[in-house]
Amino acid sequence: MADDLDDVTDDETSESSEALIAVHWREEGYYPPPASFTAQANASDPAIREQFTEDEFPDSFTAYADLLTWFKPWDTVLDTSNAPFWKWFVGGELNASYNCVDRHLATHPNKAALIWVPEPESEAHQAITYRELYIRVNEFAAVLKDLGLKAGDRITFHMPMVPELPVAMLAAARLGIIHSQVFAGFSGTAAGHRIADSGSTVLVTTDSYYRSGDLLDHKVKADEAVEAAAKEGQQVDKVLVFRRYPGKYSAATPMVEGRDVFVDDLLAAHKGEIVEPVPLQATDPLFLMYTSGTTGRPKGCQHSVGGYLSYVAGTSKYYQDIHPDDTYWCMADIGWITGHSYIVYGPLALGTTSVLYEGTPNYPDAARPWRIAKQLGVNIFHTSPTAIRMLRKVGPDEPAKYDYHFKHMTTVGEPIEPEVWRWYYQSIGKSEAVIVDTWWQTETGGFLGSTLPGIDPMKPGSCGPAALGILPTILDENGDEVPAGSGKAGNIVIRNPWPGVFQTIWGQPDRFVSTYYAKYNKDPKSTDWRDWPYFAGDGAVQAADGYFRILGRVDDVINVAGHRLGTKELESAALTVTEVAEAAAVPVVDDIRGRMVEMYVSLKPGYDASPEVEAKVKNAIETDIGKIARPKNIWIVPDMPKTRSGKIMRRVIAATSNFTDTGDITTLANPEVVEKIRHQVQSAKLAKGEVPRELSETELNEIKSFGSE
Ligand code: 6R9
Repeated sequence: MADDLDDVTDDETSESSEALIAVHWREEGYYPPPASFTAQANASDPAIREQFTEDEFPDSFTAYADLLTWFKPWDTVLDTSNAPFWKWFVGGELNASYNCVDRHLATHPNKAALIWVPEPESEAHQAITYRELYIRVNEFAAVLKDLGLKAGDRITFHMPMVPELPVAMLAAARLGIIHSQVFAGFSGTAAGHRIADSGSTVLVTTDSYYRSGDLLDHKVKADEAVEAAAKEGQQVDKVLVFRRYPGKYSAATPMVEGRDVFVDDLLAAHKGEIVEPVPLQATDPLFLMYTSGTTGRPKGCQHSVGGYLSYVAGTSKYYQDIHPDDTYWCMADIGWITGHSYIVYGPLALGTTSVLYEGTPNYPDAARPWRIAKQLGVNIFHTSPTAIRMLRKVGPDEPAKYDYHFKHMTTVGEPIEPEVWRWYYQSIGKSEAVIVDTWWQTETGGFLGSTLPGIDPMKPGSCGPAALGILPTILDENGDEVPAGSGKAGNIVIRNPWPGVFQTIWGQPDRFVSTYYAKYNKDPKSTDWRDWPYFAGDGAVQAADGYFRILGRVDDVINVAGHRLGTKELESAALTVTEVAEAAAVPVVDDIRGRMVEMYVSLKPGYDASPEVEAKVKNAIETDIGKIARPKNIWIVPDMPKTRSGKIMRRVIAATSNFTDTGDITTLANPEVVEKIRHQVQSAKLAKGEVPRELSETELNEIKSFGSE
């Protein structure tokens, strides 16, 4: 059935224009959701959209808030008086920990809340019931309370995918302590910057964890983090160290006397202790999640207790289609927003069973996810295009060998190629599962664009229409609407606030306004939400059917395997190397990770290019940011292509790395350097076997405009 849907049904034409990127792409065919899925779906009647129209806004979103238990109801649904710092459910009081844990004890105390799958297959899975989760969250909350932490304080976690992480998050949330979880794959230094930015005095970490078969020493990063934070004037008083094997220390790095403590030792003193959940204002912060932007300093996106939790509960219900008996597995990492919203807060607020996997998807082989799915009876599966591409490359025939059945699958984090989408649908989904391609961001808390899985047909490569209650549109540089079906791309904006949107950038309110709201605001004094479109920073095109296709970032952020890396952050890391005079980071198209980073550096006078300098640059990036940012190549070039005002023309080197046309170089101060670099880079790439493939239209557009203002 699926195959005959692959036919080209229409060819969107477009005309080129100076202001707009023209997008030529094949219009894909539709895949209807299976009738059996629709019959059981939480949203199966298209009339649900009528409850979320612009006319119903903002009261429509009380349907999401009503999924939660409130200690005190709100007085005002949406307060816009301090635009664009929106306040949702003002006057309402609740607690996220209570909503994700306590309230389920009455109905299903012995149901698994979390099932943890350790990476080594020889180790037993750990099912943690809601009752057990309640006990563990309370005991850890008692530990935090004992340290003097209280509502409004910040705490940093640098934790891998172990159950102690959601326990710690829910314990902090219980007390109103604002948590900031840093992805474990980030370096100690990166964690240190985030500790300093958030003003945390306590770091929670673990001694070790498994990744691709190795038990990594993770405690060493805590030492680096504390040191990096101290350099920025932030002292960390306590480092709480969970042990991968309680009672046994599995890291080579020594504990620091007086500062570092084993959590299992502390917990012993709080056995069975109960800490009542603190009633918090809906508008109080729940957590910070750092993300990259165009300046070097990461942005601590602040999410609220009431608005955020309502939004992730609502979208988990209607878009993840979670029912009480489902076994739900989101293979993302809790260190990213996807894990916060759709491993921990959304699924647990709905009282579901959420699977947590410690390791890499292809360890020890490419069938691991399918064994886990079969063993646990997973029926909702959530992952990223990068993981799908990788599993397709290393084990295309593996899914068919395992008897598991998904009813629902998600892709998130980057655009998915229609061909990869079809493999996901046919091979992983066995042509029996619906797919939602959910477009959203760290800043947005939850989904903004997606099909409603029981109602809307799927279209490979498009996220679909707006999520319920979300009013997106595409604007050109002048703020004029780009009509659907015009075949032209522009900037996707959301015209209205929604409960999941972040409240501010921690400590940088002006940057919050200038980055996300200033672009299309005409009256900075206005308190009417209609005057404050949210600028997402993504290019998009809307087809005649209303479906959005997201093309990628319009700023100079590089999306590696679904994770945003700021060019400025990468470049400042390279500039810490003594020999380096200038650095520029550009994206290179990669068949597995979507994009990878390539670094161009030029050296100070008196220094010569050498493998040692290259290694130093690579190390600097790994140390400052983490292995995820490791460049595919580092090119030491004689000079960078620059404009007459001295600005590095990143699009020219991006074109060089991707073997595409460098475009107009007549405005360069040093056009002769372009050919030199091209020869150097491309002959080295060909010698390494990095043979270029033809880029798609969207890839070409991104490279062509990379780094342009
Ligand atoms: C959730 C998450 C956000 C950026 C976003 C966009 C890209 C996310 C996408 C997608 C195409 C999708 N992105 N989902 N692009 N289709 N379904 O990924 O948050 O890490 O903040 O990244 O990722 O460019 O702006 P975050």
